[in-house]
Amino acid sequence: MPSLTLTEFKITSTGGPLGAVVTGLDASQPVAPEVILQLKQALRDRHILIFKEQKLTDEQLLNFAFYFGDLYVPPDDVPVLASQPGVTPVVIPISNLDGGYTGTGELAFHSDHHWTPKPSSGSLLYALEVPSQGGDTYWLNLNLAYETLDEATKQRIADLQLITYNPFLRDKNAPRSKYRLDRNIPLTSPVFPHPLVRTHPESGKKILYLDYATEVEVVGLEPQEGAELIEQLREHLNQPRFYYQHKWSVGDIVYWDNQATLHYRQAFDPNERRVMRRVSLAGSRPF
Ligand SMILES: O=C(O)CCC(=O)C(=O)O
Ligand SMILES: [Fe+2]
Repeated sequence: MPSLTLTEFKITSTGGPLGAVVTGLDASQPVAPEVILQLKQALRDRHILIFKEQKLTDEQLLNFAFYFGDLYVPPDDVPVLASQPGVTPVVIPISNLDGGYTGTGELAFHSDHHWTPKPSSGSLLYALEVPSQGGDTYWLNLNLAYETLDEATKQRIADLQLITYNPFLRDKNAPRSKYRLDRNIPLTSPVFPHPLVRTHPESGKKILYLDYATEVEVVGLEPQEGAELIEQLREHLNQPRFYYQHKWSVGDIVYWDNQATLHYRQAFDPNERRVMRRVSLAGSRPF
């Protein structure tokens, strides 16, 4: 007999520009087909899903993630977060403890693995320990960012290709740059241009496929012209009306669509502990 204390499965919009909260679902257990389909539909509509009160092992987290796609595996010559020669861990510790990644600093708005030939379709981040303050993560709706551009800008950028340079290959001593202005600096990495305006592979929505701070270059534009365009677009996308701010609770899993959103993380006190586990899912070539 089903327990009366079991809460009902529910998907509720955050009411903000993106995001839906999922309650009454235990991600450590097999999930019913109709529920998976509702989750996929909700992800398409709301771009991120916030699952509350979860408790799972790495294996259970992976099994849950695989309902939505295959594991993201980077090409051997394209390093990503946590890459080690030849292998990238399957479940990545996002944590400020020894052996973890991303430290305690602020992380600028980005999409995971943007600079690779087939960027990740989505990532799941599961919170095991959270700081008492700071360390919130924000997700930004890149379809809304696109739709709110003026018509002239939409036309101007319609067919442009953008190179996003791999931040894990940049010279750590070189000054940080948000645009590649000097073409004489030799490239240290293979580059993969993607459409600046991409079409979401499931919803068909138009996406402004640009992050906030990684070094980029618009193919075919003079450096100065490209840099000005990108600065204007980045200024436009970085608006609170496009984002949802998430204050983490232990047991939250956030599953976000890397094809439709950017994410940003606030810094937090290095004396506090923040321990999370991340799984990234494979994606397809952007079009
Ligand atoms: O720590 C966070 O909230 C996000 C870190 C991040 O960018 C990621 O896990 O992809
Ligand atoms: Fe990330």
